[in-house]
Amino acid sequence: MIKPEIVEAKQVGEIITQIEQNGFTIRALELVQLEIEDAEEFYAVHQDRPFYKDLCTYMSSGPVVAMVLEKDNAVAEFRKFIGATNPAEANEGTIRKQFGKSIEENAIHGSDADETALEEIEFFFPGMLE
Ligand code: RTP
Ligand code: MG
Repeated sequence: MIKPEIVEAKQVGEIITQIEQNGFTIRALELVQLEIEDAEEFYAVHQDRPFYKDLCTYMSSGPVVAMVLEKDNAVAEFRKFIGATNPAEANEGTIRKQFGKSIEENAIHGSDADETALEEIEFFFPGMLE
């Protein structure tokens, strides 16, 4: 998921170009405006963390680009490609290093496990996996 500040900055195309150049195949793509309740559901795993409220406000502040991407070992490969949560700690060349502004406004989200990827695909593209 490409996060709101990137849509606002018109950098979606640059990021999608890098996603494709790094061997990921786009299987689904949609521009989505999350309501705060949607963001709360999507990030429910973080509901007890101090940054949860800010995170949900931020993630519903403008449209995001949701994508289903395919590659061998996609979850791990994508997390390597996007870099560490905090852009300041992300490796050179990663998406978060190039485009992230802060630990919160870090440009992009990647599923953290195959199981969560399935849940997140169902969240954005209900019925796609049936
Ligand atoms: P994501 O879920 O978005 O792919 O990011 P992640 O696994 O690398 O990081 P996670 O721990 O799941 O955190 C989710 C998102 O919450 C924001 N965050 N803010 N202020 C803070 O300390 C803080 N920590 C995390 C970031 O937008 C992060 O991507
Ligand atoms: Mg996460």
